[in-house]
Amino acid sequence: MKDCLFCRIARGEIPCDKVFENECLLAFRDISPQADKHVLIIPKHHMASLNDLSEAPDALLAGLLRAAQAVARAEGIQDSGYRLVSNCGPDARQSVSHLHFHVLGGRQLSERMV
Ligand code: DGP
Repeated sequence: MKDCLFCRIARGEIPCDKVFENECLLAFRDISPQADKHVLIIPKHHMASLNDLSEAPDALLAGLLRAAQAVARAEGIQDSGYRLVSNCGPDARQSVSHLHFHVLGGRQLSERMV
């Protein structure tokens, strides 16, 4: 998608603080961190949200989850704990329409999910 913000980051047209990358995925620090560690993981291929997962290969889905664990380990929060979040749609306040997972940790997170 030509004008999608995260597609542009994935193509290297907009700089990011990269944490991890492979052929299919990119992980980079959130521009507006909500925790001491806040990393976004995106598929490089555009899909708007979790609602598009039925079109995605199983290997990509597994890769996204494995990348979250690898990021947590690399960020040193594997044992202290972390949260994996994907906002989907307006009620969840998804602000960028390119599927992404937030990896959040490095401090005790709120007890409440919402
Ligand atoms: P969400 O609200 O779940 O759609 O999260 C989108 C996140 O993307 C939000 O936490 C801020 C982050 N973000 C928005 N624009 C940029 C950007 O240009 N660079 C980076 N690194 N993060 C961004």
